[in-house]
Amino acid sequence: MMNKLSIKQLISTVIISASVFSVTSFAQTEMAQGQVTRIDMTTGKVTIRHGEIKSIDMPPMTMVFTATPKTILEGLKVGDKIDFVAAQENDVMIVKKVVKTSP
Ligand SMILES: [Cu+2]
Repeated sequence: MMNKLSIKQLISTVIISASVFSVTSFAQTEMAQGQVTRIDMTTGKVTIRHGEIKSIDMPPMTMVFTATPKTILEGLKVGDKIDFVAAQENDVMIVKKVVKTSP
């Protein structure tokens, strides 16, 4: 049977593991900055002029991303400045989160 001390140790171990995990997931979902230059709601493709994306080791450029899901493009328009999360999925560059930073 566990005494109070070992329960306390177990809880601190869980807390430490949880914070290490959240630091890792933060690194993987690092937001990149960009500006929307084209949107196709039908195909879910969005062209973004983006700055450096450290999470996927990409220099600044203008390129097409596939929005996953494409509903994240709702409310966006050409010219909007955004923070976004990019990822590579089966050789396709996807954007999985978009936050508008200017109207
Ligand atoms: Cu790029």
